[in-house]
Amino acid sequence: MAGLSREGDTIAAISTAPGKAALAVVRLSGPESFAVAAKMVDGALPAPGTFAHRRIKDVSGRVIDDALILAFAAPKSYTGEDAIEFQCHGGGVVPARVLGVCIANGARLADRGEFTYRAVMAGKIDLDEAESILDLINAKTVKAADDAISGMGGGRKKEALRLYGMAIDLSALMEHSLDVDEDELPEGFFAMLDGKMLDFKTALEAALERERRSKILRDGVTVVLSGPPNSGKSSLMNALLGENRAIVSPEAGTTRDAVDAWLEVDGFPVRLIDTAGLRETDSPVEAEGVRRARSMAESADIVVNLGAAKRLGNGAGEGAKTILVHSKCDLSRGEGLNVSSVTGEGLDQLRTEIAARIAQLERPDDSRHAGAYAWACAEIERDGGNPELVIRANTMRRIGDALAELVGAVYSSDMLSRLFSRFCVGK
Ligand SMILES: Nc1nc2c(ncn2[C@@H]2O[C@H](COP(=O)(O)OP(=O)(O)OP(=O)(O)O)[C@@H](O)[C@H]2O)c(=O)[nH]1
Ligand SMILES: [Mg+2]
Repeated sequence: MAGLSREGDTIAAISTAPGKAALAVVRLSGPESFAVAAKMVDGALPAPGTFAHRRIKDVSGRVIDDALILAFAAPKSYTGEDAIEFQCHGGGVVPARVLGVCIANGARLADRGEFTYRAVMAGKIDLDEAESILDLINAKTVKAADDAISGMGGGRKKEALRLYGMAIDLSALMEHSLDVDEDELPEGFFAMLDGKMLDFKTALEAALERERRSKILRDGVTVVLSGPPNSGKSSLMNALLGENRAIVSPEAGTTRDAVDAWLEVDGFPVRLIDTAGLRETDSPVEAEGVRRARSMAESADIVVNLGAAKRLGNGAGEGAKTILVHSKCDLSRGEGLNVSSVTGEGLDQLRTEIAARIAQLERPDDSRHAGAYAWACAEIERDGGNPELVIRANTMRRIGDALAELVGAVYSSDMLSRLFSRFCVGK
């Protein structure tokens, strides 16, 4: 990430993907953006907040493209700095040339994520939003993109704020009941407290579940097709993908290298991996394929096993993550989910079964949010029902602190104002 000494630099980068394309975007951001761009265009720069068509020149004055130029004056830009965007022609040459001229005129090549880093530093977006933008760009399915958009719209933050609100309400109630005599408390006070505590825990668990789903939507899931040679793994891969991805042949031992492709199941990105058929073999090449197949099945989230478990050995056939499939069910039927890559029978059930396994996947989530929620759930499980109200109040205060940190609130003043406004303590 950008070092502090480099933050005043004017940076440039191609913001669109490389390759043959009608258009590409080259961005400039930083105090010298206008000065750099002025040296590159034929005619005047557009006024801030507007755009104009201009010819782009290299340092020798030669015209290298005809581009649309968008000008943004600080703080009204993505980064909060002066910025210029060139919408130039795409392809392998023009964007690189435009970028080269930016650099030749005094800009520096941007680091990874540096535009967004600057947007965060300028307070244009917060860290949650920056994370969500990254998730949106990386989204492999529509569902994953929708999830990221909701994060950008502050969905995740709103949820954290709501939980924080619940925590300090609870905390305030407990502190209050510690401050007054028990007979001053309204009837049913403790039942009400228990009810609110339960609501809070339920909400925390729901938030944790959403974090887990988001994580899986971001990362995707690996599904390995495993089984003896000729059991129809490669055929099943092709049938699930709806395209001829892997080589299929009646010869046993066709697949050696693992073949993978992305597939969408219930909106989740699934990396489907076809592997070599498991068997003892004298061929060193095939043996290496078998070794890789086993290790992939081991590290997979879900294994689709096309052979009876007993035939596989090494535990590859068993376990909660395994879906047992009886392939080629157009020829004969058997144990497990009956599937035929020829007739298509059972394919939908297999997708449903994969989706069901995804719903149960344990996926350690290292996000700040998931960490805080999981910790809070554990705290409540330990002390939430403690008969000593002081201990419960303490626990709630610590949870409130942790959630405050998550939402960036200042706990003490927030806590106090809530407490006072709610109870009109004023005595
Ligand atoms: N009738 C029928 N034949 C199938 C089906 N699936 C695969 N086959 C045939 O079974 C043979 C082996 O299929 P593959 O998909 O190559 O099997 P594999 O498990 O990938 O085999 P290896 O790569 O050698 O481990 C081919 O001749 C396929 O046409 C099916 O559902 N029904
Ligand atoms: Mg194969």
